[in-house]
Formats: sequence, C-alpha cells, structure tokens
Amino acid sequence: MKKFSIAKTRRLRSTPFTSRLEKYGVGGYTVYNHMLLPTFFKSVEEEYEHLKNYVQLWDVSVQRQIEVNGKDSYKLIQLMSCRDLSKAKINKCYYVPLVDKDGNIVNDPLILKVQENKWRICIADSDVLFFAKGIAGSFNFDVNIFETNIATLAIQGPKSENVMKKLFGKNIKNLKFFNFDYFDFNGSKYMISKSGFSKQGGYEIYIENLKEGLVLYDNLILEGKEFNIKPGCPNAIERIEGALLSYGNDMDNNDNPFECGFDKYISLDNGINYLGKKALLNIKQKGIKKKLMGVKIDIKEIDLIKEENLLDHKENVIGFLRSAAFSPKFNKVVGIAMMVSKYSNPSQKFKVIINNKISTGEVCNLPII
Ligand code: THG
Repeated sequence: MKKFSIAKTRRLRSTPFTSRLEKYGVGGYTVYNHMLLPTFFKSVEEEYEHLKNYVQLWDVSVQRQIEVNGKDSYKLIQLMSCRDLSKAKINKCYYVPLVDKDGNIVNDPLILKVQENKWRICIADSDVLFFAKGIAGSFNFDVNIFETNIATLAIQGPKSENVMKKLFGKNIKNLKFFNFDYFDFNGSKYMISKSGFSKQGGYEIYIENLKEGLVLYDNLILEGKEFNIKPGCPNAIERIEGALLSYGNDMDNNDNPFECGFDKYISLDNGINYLGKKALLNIKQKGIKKKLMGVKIDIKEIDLIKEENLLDHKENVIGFLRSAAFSPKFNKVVGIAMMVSKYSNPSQKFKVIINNKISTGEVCNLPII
C-alpha cells in the first residue's frame, strides 16, 4: 500500500510537544480540533496493557480550551449546556453535553469554573468557539470568548500519583476526582485537575508557558522512569471498554444526549434554561428511537472503521458501528454502536461485514466489563 504523510501546515496545527512525540517514535496521528493527536507509539495493544499497569504521559493539547469571561459568562455557558451549572463551584470540573436548539449534541467538553466570571471549556472535536460567539452575539452578552494558547499534558495510569508527587509535592494526593488546584514546579504555578480520558486514574496539567512546558515534559519522563512512565496517548481499546465517548466518532450533531446515555447530565426542571431544553423535553416525552451501546464482535482484528451497518438475520439494518478495537481482555473486537432502540438490548445478536467477510456479534452494556 502506498504510504502518505500529512502536511503539517499552519491550518493543521502542531503542539508544543510534537518534537518530543517524534523523538519518542510516535507511530500515527489523527486530527482533532485542527491539531495533531497521536494515536499510538508502538502498538495500541501494547500501550493498553502498559496504561493499565504503569503510567503514561499524554500530549492532549488538542483538548483546546475556550475561555469565556465577563459579566454574562454564566448566562452564556448555561444556554449551551443541558446540565445544570447554576451551583457550579470554583475549582471543579464538569462533564457537560453542549446542545443546540434541536437538542442535538454540539460537543461534550469538560467545563472548568476558574473564577466567578471565568470559565474554561476543554472541548472535544468541534468548533465550539463559533457556536459560543454566535450565541453571545445574538444575545448581546457582555463576554469575552477566545481560544487560549494553553497546552495540556495528561498523566494517566495507576502509578500517576507517584510521578506527580515527585514533581509537584505530596499535597497532590489530596486533589479529588474532577477538582483542580494550583501546584508549583520549578518556580512556576500549574493548574492541575484530577481527570483524564482514561479510567485508570490520573491528572491533567494545563500549561500556559509553552517553553516551560517542554522542560516539564522532559522532567516527567526523567522522574517517571522509576515508575516505568512511557509517552502514550488516549487508547482506543481502553476508552471503548471504559465508555469514554469520542465526539465525531461515537456521536455527533445528529444525536441527542438521551440517545448517548447522558441522562444524568440532563436537567429538565424549571430552575434553568438553555437553548435545547424545549427539544429535550419533547424527546423525553416521545422516547428515543436509537441508543448508544457496547458491542462485541467475533473477530480478532479490525482496522480504522467508517460507520458499518449492523444487520439482523433478515439483513435489516438494526444499528451502526461507530468505533471498534481488538480487546486483549475479551479476545475479540469491542466497539460502540448506535442501535435502533428495538434492537438495543444486551445479548441482541447481529451480523456485520468487515473486510469483505461476514462476522457475528452481540450488543452489551457500556462500560464493557
Ligand atoms: N479532559 C479534558 N478535556 C477534555 C477531555 C478530557 N475534552 C475533550 C474530551 N476529553 C471530552 N470528553 C470527556 C469524556 C469523558 C470524560 C471526560 C471528558 C470523563 N468521564 C468520566 C466517566 O465517564 O467516568 C466522569 C464523568 C463524570 O463524573 O461526570 O472523565 O478527558 N480536560
């Protein structure tokens, strides 16, 4: 097969750490928020086992931060969010589906309340900047909205606390899940949250001074050696098993938060108002026609997928495979699929054509355990 490389022009942004990724032998990239995101170094399977046992350093600068500050910042944030943020606290992170007027998902960011009138939206892969600017403009809100130049490093895995304690001091162990605080390294302060796109535990470091960030990167690798730290990246197998959804892959602007199992993040009481509330009330009343579920497929290998049709024994389309990866744990391919509601029950069997071959599989709950 002919090999292509990707042109790293201004439009396809590198990160402050791209040079380090290449030094450590990055094996592939994807594009996320118009920026390079590594997909593996040696192999996704090897890195899956390593992530579950040790600790990895991820360059997740693609999780771009949109800052919203000013007098009307809460009003704007709440109008975009179906989750009730009226009682949001400073120093906390919130996983929030952003929805449009039709109740469809625009993005599923982590929102950090930094100060009373200052929020940072750590976005998944869609242009939230323009959505926010459009709304703020039409409501004439008193806000500033911009993409910050912050780069993010994630330290993920069971040994992440050991590494972080060495660099940032023992107080880091008091940081609770989905909280953030400020910690010193080398005379500079870093905002650090206990969060990350894996189920193995870990931290995310938000870096404003990109030059210092490189020094930090090298020190994390150096100090992490005794804990077997390795450069890594969000791992397809681990995140599918753990049901960490990927916007643009598992769901997009044709899906609503009920269909994606986000029920606990949807507020329909009268206390707050947001753009998609009427639509979501309507959807709740009518019920959903499709549902995001886990799947297991009886094959041992799968390459990157488009959206594959899942078929019943009469060849009716009963669902769509949206992400998939071979799982060493289950010794078969696991995936995330949008199923027609009627066929979304666990144990539902299906057929799927992959690599020109018919395979069988079945629906399961998320996370896949
Ligand atoms: N960290 C930060 N920003 C991000 C991501 C991240 N932006 C893009 C993308 N990831 C957003 N998507 C998610 C999806 C899931 C989670 C975080 C971000 C997550 N979910 C937990 C879970 O499902 O178990 C907890 C959810 C909760 O308790 O509310 O962590 O990873 N900075």
